[in-house]
Amino acid sequence: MSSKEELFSKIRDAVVDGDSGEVSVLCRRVLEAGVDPLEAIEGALVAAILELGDRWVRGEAFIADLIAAADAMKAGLSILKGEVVKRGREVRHLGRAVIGTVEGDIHEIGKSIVAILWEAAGLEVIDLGVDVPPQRFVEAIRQYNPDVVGMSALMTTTMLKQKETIEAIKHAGLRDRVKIVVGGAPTTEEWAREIGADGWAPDAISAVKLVKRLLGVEE
Ligand code: B1M
Repeated sequence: MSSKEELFSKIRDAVVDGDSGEVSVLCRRVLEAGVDPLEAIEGALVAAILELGDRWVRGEAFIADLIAAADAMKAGLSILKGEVVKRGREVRHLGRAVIGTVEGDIHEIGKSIVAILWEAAGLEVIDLGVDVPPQRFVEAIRQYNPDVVGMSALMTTTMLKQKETIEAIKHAGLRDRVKIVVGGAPTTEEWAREIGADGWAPDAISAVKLVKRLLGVEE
């Protein structure tokens, strides 16, 4: 096994064990070794949480394990983030984005990865966090005047909140001021069209391409 694969395998184990300290140490090693931090996010951090999620579905892990693993993953993300942004940083300022996970939903990892990559692509990103009510998105549009609003939803129940939030934005008379992008595992392009979003992306890298297209920026 190459040292990169060994490192990724150790990170996966440490995430699954919920060992934030070890994940932090190993992620620093990723940076020292000059390994692509995005590759580490996908091949180690995300891979580990999905593996643990599968174990949980099979009844081989508990919610508490998932929570600890997600915290360990966040510790790793915070270390890798700076380098992802540095490597991806484009000279031009693309615009401003507000992003959040919709009300009733506390899944934050996918949303945070999209936020990091948007920042790396040159957007100023205001992250509203998780469990964000429709009215908070409306207030954030008034407060920050963003070009893009991003909404993440990880559950079939909470994806309905994306629709509700778009309706609240329309009701507030702000719909024409922003491009709205939705995403998250249960969502689809068809869903995005149905609820009147401007775009949908299946993953964080596509979310960058989408925003560039919506803002009329050439790749
Ligand atoms: Co939860 N959970 N969870 N969970 N959890 C899922 C989502 C689930 C699919 C697991 C399962 O049953 N197989 C299921 C939802 C079922 C459904 O509705 N269809 C589920 C459930 C049921 C629940 C609870 C209800 C469990 C319970 O309490 N009984 C509960 C809900 C709590 C709530 O939100 N109110 C719950 C809780 C949790 C934890 C807290 C333990 C933890 C989250 C911790 C945290 O985030 N801090 C957790 C986790 C970790 C998961 C799984 C295992 C992994 C999610 C994840 O982080 N994926 C998940 C199973 C799975 O997804 N296989 C599951 C990695 C991440 C990088 O991917 O978020 O999909 P993802 O993001 C991707 C793309 O979707 C896209 O780009 C990202 C990067 O490429 N994307 C966007 C995401 N947002 C985007 C926005 C965009 C564009 C693209 O534009 C704005």
